[in-house]
Amino acid sequence: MSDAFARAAEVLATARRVALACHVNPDADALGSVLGLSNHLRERSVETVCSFGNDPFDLPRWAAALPGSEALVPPGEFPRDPAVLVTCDTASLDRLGMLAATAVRAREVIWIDHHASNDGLGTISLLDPRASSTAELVYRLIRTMGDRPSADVAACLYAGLVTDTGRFQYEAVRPETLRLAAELRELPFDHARLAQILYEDHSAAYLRLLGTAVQRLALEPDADLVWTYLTQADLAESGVQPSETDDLIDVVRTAREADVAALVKQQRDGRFKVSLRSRGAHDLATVAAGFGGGGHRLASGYTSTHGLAETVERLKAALRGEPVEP
Ligand SMILES: [Mn+2]
Repeated sequence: MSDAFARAAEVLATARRVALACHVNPDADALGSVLGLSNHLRERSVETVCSFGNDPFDLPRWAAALPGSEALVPPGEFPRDPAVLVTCDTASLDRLGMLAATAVRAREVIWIDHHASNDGLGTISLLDPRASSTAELVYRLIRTMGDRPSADVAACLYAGLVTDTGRFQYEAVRPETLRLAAELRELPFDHARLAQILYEDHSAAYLRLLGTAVQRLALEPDADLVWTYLTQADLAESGVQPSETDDLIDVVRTAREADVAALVKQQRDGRFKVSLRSRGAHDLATVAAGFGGGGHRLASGYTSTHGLAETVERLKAALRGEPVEP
């Protein structure tokens, strides 16, 4: 593993231009890792370009608060066959969306990830399922390069760290995680403002939509499940961007009556995206993998091609331990 970090550091130290990508519908760990490393490389006079495979290319509102976000370009403007490509927080090739073909063509691919379901992609694989976040691995890589993060790099990595640990509450938080947070906080960036943009920047329209979702909450005691859903019509009526509803699962999961919480959200193409969270009793990485998705033991997701009712029935069956076809 330290060998892979050394090789990655060497590739980045000699590269003139580096392309960086993360998974579609990026969260703050994905974008924070990409922009953190991009900022660091730019400080070393390496040219960088960053993207993710969404079309339309809508940036989450909080992205503007991450230093270096001007390095982001729509996937259509991303290099088609870069000499060096870095991917961050991406568990599988298809999670790159439109940029998956670029990853196949790139000469050197440094794959940085902490998802347990990742089985080691890229020509250099920096994979550690014990890491709290991909941002933590990017930090390790920067240290391997012999450097320390600047304030701009620290702000990006801190955004990844604070969100992927649920503000330092999930089980992946180790003493090293908190030491890393402390180390990043040594740098002069406005962490309180950053946390506010990440957590307390909802529109009133979103809060009303949250009310709709909470109103629909359904308990399924036989499957140890609490779930709710949002359709494209809900989003259209409320005028809320899909990316703004990413944290809605964090409200559903607080229901004490079930171990597993699910948010079933209809995508633009009509399919249903299922986000899963467990309080600890279920291995959701396995459940999601059974439906062609992936993630972590206590947080995972997948996309279902079935209708809403069928999607939920299949999920319930899987949680009861019954065999299900994807
Ligand atoms: Mn992550």
